[in-house]
Amino acid sequence: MTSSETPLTIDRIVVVGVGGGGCNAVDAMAAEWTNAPALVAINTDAQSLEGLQHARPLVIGRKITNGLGTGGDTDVGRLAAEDDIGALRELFAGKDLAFIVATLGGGTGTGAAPLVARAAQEAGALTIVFATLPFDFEGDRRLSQARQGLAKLRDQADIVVVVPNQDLFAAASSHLSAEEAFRLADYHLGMGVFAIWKLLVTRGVVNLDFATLRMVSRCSDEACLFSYGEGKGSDRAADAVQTALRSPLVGGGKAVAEAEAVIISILGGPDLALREIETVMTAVRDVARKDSNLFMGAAIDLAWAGAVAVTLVVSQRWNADEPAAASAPAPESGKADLPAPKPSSRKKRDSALQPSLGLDVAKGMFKDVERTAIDGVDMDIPTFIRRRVVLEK
Ligand SMILES: Nc1nc2c(ncn2[C@@H]2O[C@H](COP(=O)(O)OP(=O)(O)OP(=O)(O)O)[C@@H](O)[C@H]2O)c(=O)[nH]1
Ligand SMILES: [Mg+2]
Repeated sequence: MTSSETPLTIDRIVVVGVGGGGCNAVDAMAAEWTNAPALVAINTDAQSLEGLQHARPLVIGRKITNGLGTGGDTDVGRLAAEDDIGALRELFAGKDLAFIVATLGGGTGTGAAPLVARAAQEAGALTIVFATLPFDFEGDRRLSQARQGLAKLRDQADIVVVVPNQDLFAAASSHLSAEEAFRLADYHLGMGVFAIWKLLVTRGVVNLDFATLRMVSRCSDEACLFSYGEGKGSDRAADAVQTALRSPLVGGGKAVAEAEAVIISILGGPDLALREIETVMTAVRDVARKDSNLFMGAAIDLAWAGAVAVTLVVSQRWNADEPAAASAPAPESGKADLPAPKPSSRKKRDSALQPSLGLDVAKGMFKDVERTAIDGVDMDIPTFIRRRVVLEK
């Protein structure tokens, strides 16, 4: 059932990995998540699928590769997907949202992922691709193959989020082994996907609804970047947002500063305080352009008690004339009637922040959030209300 409170149910979401790396990443997600959406691992290499613990395996192109990999040949990857297009279409039937995780550079992920994305789109699912680019140490050939695949993916998906492994590596310890670096990439991919589906299926303290996500997908026409940060302890919100903002994945903050739209996902436990949401938003606003469209969602997950995670999805271009109709409730069908994208006008406009559906406007506070009192002062009451500041219209 879809309603404005729970706009999307878990059974209408599917997360698929394509190729060896994509499958490993999705399998790692399955190990971490409870009440997760369907997780499927698609590969030409049957043997590598046997090694997975959690994700449902789907071998493609068995007639072409005999259950072996493609040997790095993207044409074979593409043909494998074409040959099993029926099984791919079946996978996405009845789904409203599809995440596709493709680690680009090899033959299967790079060659097959665009067809997998097209099958998802044709089934009517909003299709979000997380695509990694190879590490520098993997060589130029793999990188150029990956870039060609990325260009094709952009034509077949609603949102493409690019994760250059090398940038991810720059944020981590230089002592990481290659194996550890891939597990780190898996973790980031998992958090990127998690940050979005969790917000959509959980009744958030601030909802990011499906209609908004569709609109973002229609209005942002280039590949997006994403970054992630988490924090614990008294400065957890500030630490999480600063890690995300300074991440090499967003050029150390440059991409956020230049972005025309940013989705901000905040995950916390039941102890997430309103002032922490404010901390995150203020930090993003301080970096972002004044006319940037900011879409925020905050969700509570028991597993995040004591910690805060911030994920940013950053879009450089925004092509709608009207500011976001972000308060539109998600329609039953999941297909929103939203403004059509227009050629880039790059018009200046005020920051369009998604209205907070979980906000009790009369009291100026969020529902279901534990109060934060310092010296007897309720810090969850916005400063301008506590100090009785009159806002000018
Ligand atoms: N996140 C992650 N990335 C990986 C992993 N293994 C490889 N990669 C990355 O994914 C890229 C493509 O490798 P694979 O996914 O193994 O290739 P494939 O799509 O299976 O293609 P073929 O084996 O050539 O058919 C590599 O260049 C690496 O950058 C992994 O376990 N996790
Ligand atoms: Mg492989």
